[in-house]
Amino acid sequence: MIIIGELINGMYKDVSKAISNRETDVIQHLAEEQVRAGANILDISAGPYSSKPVDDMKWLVESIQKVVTVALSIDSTKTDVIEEALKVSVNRVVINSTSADDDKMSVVFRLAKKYNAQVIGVAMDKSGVPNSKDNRLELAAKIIAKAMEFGISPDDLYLDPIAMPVNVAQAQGKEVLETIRELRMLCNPAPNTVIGLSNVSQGTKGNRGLLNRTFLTMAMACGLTSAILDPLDQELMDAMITADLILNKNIYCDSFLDAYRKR
Ligand code: THG
Repeated sequence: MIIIGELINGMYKDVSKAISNRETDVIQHLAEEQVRAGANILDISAGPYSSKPVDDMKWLVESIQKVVTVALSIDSTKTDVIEEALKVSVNRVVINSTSADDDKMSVVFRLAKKYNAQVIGVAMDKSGVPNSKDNRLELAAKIIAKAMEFGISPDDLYLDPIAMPVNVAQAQGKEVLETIRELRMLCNPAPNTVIGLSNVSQGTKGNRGLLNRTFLTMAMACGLTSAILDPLDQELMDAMITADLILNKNIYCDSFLDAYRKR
């Protein structure tokens, strides 16, 4: 599993405050902690309330790459934010994201080609997130076709069926899981798949951790290859390591949790 750390996101109040006050140490600590906990990529978002998203994103990238060398997932709906981030990035970038809209895909895939970036393609368009598996797959297929036009390999694509909160869209969980299972069959080599795991429990009362780790292991059984999640959630990481073992992705030993962490 490719772990994309979710914690540097202006959606969190403390992070939003650290961004507006340019508290470099707070952001750098979050970056180091997540990488230490096993994150392979860090998702970076200035958040919905940022009043100067380009400056904020450039500052985030520059601060973070001083302390870690992992790829950064530039999480923004604005293509000018993405391009400025690409310009200042030292390591490889994952653009998070393009929708299945033609105009958006053209801009994003052109940038991806120019800067050798990977791309997350979300199964939604101007009319929103589809309700059914088949409509999600249709949008994903559009994204793959467009990526190919731009000479981007499926290896460099992450397809995201868009996980929804169970408290407002309970019927969507099963559709998302079934979509993950079938996304792998859309092209060869199979594209990577990704979900924003914490979406599932957003706004729910009670045990968010249990919802997240149950959804993650079910999605892994459907073939999920990466997830945007909180790598500091130890129970979640243990569930992921154990699921990897059960799916025969790792060699078993009695102390498999310790063995995975030491790697
Ligand atoms: N797909 C893609 N990118 C994404 C998402 C996705 N990026 C954003 C998001 N979804 C994934 N990241 C998060 C980060 C935080 C939370 C959920 C998803 C979260 N935050 C707390 C909350 O809203 O309850 C913040 C509150 C707080 O603690 O201050 O749950 O699906 N491609």
